[in-house]
Amino acid sequence: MPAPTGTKRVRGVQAYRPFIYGTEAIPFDPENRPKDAPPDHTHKWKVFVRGVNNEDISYWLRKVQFKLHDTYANSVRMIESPPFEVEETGWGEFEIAIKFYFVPESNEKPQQIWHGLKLHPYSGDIEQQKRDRAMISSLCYEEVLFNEPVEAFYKILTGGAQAVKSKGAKGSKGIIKAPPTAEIPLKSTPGNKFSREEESKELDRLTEAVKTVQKLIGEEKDKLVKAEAKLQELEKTEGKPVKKK
Ligand code: SLL
Repeated sequence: MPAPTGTKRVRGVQAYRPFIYGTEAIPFDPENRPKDAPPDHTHKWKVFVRGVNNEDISYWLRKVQFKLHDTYANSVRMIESPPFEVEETGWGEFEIAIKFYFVPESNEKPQQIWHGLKLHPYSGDIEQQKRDRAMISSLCYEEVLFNEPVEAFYKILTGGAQAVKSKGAKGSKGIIKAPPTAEIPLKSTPGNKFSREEESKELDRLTEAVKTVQKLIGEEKDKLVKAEAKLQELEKTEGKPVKKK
């Protein structure tokens, strides 16, 4: 029996789309606290999902649900159009559940990821960042993989069909409308470090790290060989050690 319209899959095809998710937080300036913030709140923060280099992703991502800590009023926030983000204030760190709802043409089930909200410095010069009241960002690069997408969705993903209309995505809030692609930028820019350039630097760093580890292993093996030789020498003169029960 032929598959019903809209559910026929493109066999043998896997399509992926990159995206960025994460949090940014900044401590309140004690002289200039937001007037509406509760007295125990210490930070302003934001959680978001967006395209690499802020490219529009609403042609495949329909809406995003952010599930905050239960201490927040209306802790489940559904964001129906880009930018997919929630801005809040608070005092504590917690895990945020981020649920992706794909465009209806995709026929895909929602998918959930988790991200830890970071309010406090966690790498680099921690004391300096505290003094500067620096913005604390925790960003991740990820790719969503559509295995054997349905035909209509495959057309959307590859630009073979007019990308689905997205309310509010028309260049608003710096979102860049670009042809649908899985490509990330070739070069890094001040606002975006997720690029082929950075990827290749990371590969170089990994190659160097592997070399360092291999060198260390070599050195440890040499030490072991020397220690074993010494042990054999000692056994010749002193006899084998007697094992205590
Ligand atoms: C914990 N990490 O595991 C903590 C919870 C809760 C964060 C952190 C403010 C909510 C409100 C807020 O920052 N909640 O508006 O009261 O127990």
